[in-house]
Amino acid sequence: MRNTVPRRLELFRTMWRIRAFEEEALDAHRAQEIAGPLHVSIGQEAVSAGLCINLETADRLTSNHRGHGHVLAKGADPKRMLAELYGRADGYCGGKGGSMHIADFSVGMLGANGVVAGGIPIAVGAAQGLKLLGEKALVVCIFGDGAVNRGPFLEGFNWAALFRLPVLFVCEDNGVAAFTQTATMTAGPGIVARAQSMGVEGRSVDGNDVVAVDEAVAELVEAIRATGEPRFLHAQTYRLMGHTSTDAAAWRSQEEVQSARQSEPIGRLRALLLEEGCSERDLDGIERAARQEMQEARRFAQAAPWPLPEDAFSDVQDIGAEAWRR
Ligand SMILES: Cc1ncc(C[n+]2csc(CCOP(=O)(O)OP(=O)(O)O)c2C)c(N)n1
Repeated sequence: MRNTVPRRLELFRTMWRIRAFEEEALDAHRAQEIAGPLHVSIGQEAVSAGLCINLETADRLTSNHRGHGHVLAKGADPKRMLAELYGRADGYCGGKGGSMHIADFSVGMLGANGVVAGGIPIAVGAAQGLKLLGEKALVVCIFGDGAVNRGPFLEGFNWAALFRLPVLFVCEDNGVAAFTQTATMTAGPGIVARAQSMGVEGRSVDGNDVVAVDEAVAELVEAIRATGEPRFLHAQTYRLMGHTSTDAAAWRSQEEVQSARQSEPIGRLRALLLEEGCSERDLDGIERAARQEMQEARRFAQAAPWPLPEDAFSDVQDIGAEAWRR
């Protein structure tokens, strides 16, 4: 049942788990326990939560470089996710993939992806596979606004529309591609119109309103399950942090960020739940439980073993590996 307090509490819990995971990861990065930059999605949690609450485990998901929230909401284990960020053997890729390459096939998560728009052809291929195998599941493909100006967007949408594949394309539009305003480099009447020009029906939603995302996704998923055809969701949101964990985002004004904080999704849902009669105490308890869960996950990652040197070339694409071994 949609539009019920228990469902909204579930959305609230998911958003807090994502926020707490990323804040814990950022803290670990600052403490130099994690090497390499992290792309966090703080402020964008409503898209992951509103989306994944409508999916079955068998439904597949592809993600982009800013994928912690997508992966976690699809059901992955935060312990193994953080272990992956720490480069440890217990991580999802044995510590070799890092933050941008987490996959967990057991929950339908086919992979985050460091290549902008790289998840689109993977999702479309997976959907074609499901159709050929006669499986009922659908594929959700999440990408940023920067991806809509890359070739795989055109190729993927065209292919999915032409072969009538069960894909929900989701553009998580935070307005910037890394540091560039996407509007300044995107031609035409907009992203939804671009999808429609290839025969993929779509709509926009306020991506910081988790209830609206939940409703929009439910409708689109229902349409895909009924027709087997692709659909598109354009979710407008805001990234409260810089492009990576090492970017202080000095390129945008503090006023802009401060005003965006007023409409960040967790605070908005909290206000709604209080209006609906939930107590401060219960809502604080959800936040506290999420933080504790992620602190435990961090302890797990800190204690996890390093990968063995002799495993360096297993489970990796090994073109040229022979040369390195010598
Ligand atoms: C093919 C490719 N080109 C360039 C990059 C470098 N790069 C990493 S993230 C990014 C911006 C992507 O923008 P968007 O998809 O809107 O996501 P955002 O980081 O803004 O959330 C770029 C250009 C890349 N990873 N892959």
